[in-house]
Amino acid sequence: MDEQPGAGMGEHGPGITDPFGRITIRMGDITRLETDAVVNAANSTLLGGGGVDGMIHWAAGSGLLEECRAIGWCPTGEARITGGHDLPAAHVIHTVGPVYAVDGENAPRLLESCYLNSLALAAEHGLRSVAFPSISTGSYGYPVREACRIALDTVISFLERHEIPEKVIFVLYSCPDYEAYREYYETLKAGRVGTVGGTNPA
Ligand code: AR6
Repeated sequence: MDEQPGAGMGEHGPGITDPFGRITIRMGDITRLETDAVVNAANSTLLGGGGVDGMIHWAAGSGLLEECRAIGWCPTGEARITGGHDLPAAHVIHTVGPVYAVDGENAPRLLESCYLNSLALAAEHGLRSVAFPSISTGSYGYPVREACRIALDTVISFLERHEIPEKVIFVLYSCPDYEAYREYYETLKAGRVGTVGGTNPA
């Protein structure tokens, strides 16, 4: 997958480089990344849980739990930022994805909000590199092929309009998830057609 930020900017406006060149898709454990921020697929309590949330809290240590406790409740679709504590990443952006079976027809909009609000926080704090897991596609049951479309459409659309973050990394924990993201990324790159907000400008 592309590792280098895209060169050239003509079609995206001053200072904004090709969003496809700013996205990396890889397999791995997000707790090991030395990015400016890693995104956590949290629950509304922000007090930790299983999956990637449990791993982030375990790797970050008790300082993260204390900071999360002070923040309190985070509604579905919103995001909150903390320090990275013992993680290699400088910050954690906690976002609460929809529960596929419960949120029903609101699930796509809420998942889109998770990505948008996380990216907005990153931009607000000047964070240049942000790593996302596949939000909601574990315990929360969102089918990965549907979720990856929302993830990629939303991130690409944001990067088309913002210089920061410079780089977004999707970190997938299984081969099928990696393949789903990669396949949709390649389809978008070839056709430049999106599903969020209609057609992405070429
Ligand atoms: N690095 C990257 N991805 C990971 C990692 C990791 N270390 N560990 C798991 N994944 P989930 P959700 C993947 O269940 O569906 C928690 O209990 C995993 O394979 O972590 O949003 C929270 O407290 C899957 O593809 O998050 C909430 O209660 C993806 O991360 C609830 O689960 C998301 O799976 C949130 O559920």
